[in-house]
Amino acid sequence: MAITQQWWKEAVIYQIYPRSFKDSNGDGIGDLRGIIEKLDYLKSLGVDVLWLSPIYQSPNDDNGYDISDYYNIMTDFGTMDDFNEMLEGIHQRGMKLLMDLVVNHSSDEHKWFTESRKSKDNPYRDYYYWQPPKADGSKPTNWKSFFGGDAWDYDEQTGEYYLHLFTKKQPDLNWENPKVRQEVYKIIRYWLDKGVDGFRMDVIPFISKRLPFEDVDSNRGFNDVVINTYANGPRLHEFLQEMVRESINQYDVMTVGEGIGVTPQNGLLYVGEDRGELNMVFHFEHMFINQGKGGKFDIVDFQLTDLKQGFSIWDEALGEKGWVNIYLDNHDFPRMVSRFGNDGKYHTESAKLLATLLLTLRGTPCIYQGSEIGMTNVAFPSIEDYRDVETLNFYEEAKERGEDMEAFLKAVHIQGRDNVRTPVQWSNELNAGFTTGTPWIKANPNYPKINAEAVLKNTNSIWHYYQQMLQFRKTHLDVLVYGDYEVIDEANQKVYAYKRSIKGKTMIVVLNFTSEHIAFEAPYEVDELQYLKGNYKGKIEGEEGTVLDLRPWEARVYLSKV
Ligand code: ISL
Ligand code: CA
Repeated sequence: MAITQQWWKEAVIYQIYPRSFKDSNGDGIGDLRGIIEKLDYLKSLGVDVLWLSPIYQSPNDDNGYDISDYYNIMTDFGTMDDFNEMLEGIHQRGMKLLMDLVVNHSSDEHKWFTESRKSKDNPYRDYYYWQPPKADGSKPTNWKSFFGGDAWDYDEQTGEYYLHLFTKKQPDLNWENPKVRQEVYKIIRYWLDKGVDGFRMDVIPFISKRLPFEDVDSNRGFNDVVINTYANGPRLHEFLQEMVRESINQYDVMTVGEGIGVTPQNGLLYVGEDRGELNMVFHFEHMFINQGKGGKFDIVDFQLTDLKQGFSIWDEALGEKGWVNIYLDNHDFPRMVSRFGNDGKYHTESAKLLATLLLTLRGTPCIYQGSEIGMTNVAFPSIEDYRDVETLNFYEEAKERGEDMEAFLKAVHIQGRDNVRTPVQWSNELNAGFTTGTPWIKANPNYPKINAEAVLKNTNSIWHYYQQMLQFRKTHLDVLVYGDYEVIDEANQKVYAYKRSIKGKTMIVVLNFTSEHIAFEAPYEVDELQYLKGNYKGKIEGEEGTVLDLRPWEARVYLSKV
């Protein structure tokens, strides 16, 4: 079977975290009018689709991933008129809009939940998972929440526990209840009728639960629990197919599932083109490579081969039958240049190298806001500067266990989600030009050096490299979107190299992931390779035979002449 052509395979997504993108009215919080201000900026960068993290009404326990009203815009972000204007502005510029659909759980302040908790016979009771205490009075199961503590919370009012895989203000919706499913399809149709172009679906593999609820073996690692207990429940694919049939299918739109718990073994069940479920998933293979058994803040070393493998096993597993999204960071994981590159001496080179990787692998790329200007992780000196509920909850737990809090803060500097949530650095003015007021979270103090104004002025900057690479990708859509992917010298711990090929056209991408000069043995003679693009200026001279003399963090893209 040949790979099918689809607009959403050819598109490049840009993720906006609205709270941190641009504040238009000086209240310190990014908003929709701030996005409107920057639409020309995004258009000139050359991206096709904007994905907005949730913009619905929310008490913001988890920055909008806890929704209290799916039909209205968060007051902090603006009004429905602002939304309409933004959508029109996006479409006028030939771009598309993806909304974030968060329907594994709602906010505990959603009317469904405030009703549900009132009494056991409330009509909304079965919108959520309620369980009585065990005979000995304890919690229904030993499940842990993603953000610390137990996944069950006791509610005095009716003497039962409710399930929340995330914070206790994010109760899990009961998809077994057909009314819940119809509510979700109605929400989807509402936004699609307004003209949005698709959805990114939050923790979608979790919507079907394994019932009755049972304890998990506490010796199992967290990832194992995610895959085999929280995700991939028995009715998952039935639910997804029903959802698509009753909503998505009636529109020409795209869907991306947040594929936490999806594995190369079951991936095709989600994105196989014959399945009628999702267009693609964000897989997590390369996101968890530095996490030990203890989870997020238990940081372990990783090697370049782990990163390669993450992409290779997925490409192999799906082949031409399904599709993935390619990303190196997002609003939940550290800045890619700090994590996979070098945010010191080779900041520019390594940011450009990662852009090359992101835009030449097989899959729909997603650029997280600020990557195009080379934004980095932040190391705030005090826990007071942090805002993320995950970081704050784990901090409290570590403190209670009497851990070394300085070490904990260091782990936060490496792994915390606020690394990617500091304001986008627009200029060297106060607060990085993000707001004229007090920002809800401080700007990264490196903004006088790293900011959009500076990179826009410098034609040799990271920003212009992104712009060129996006254009380059469009020029070579055939091979870069649809071509096969084959790793070269898989075991190499310093260089990530691969071929992309289609119908006799082959591109070779060579990426030096170190701060040293590396002699790389290519599977071609140097004069069989036509140099097309790279992150160093000037001619490459004096290379002979099959050895490429790569400079620190050098990225090259070649066309094979043979
Ligand atoms: O960020 C993580 C843990 O550090 C991830 O494991 C994350 O919890 C997981 O990817 C689910 O993320 C999504 O759902 C969460 C929300 O907080 C995240 O921002 C969102 O991307 C709950 O809605
Ligand atoms: Ca604002």
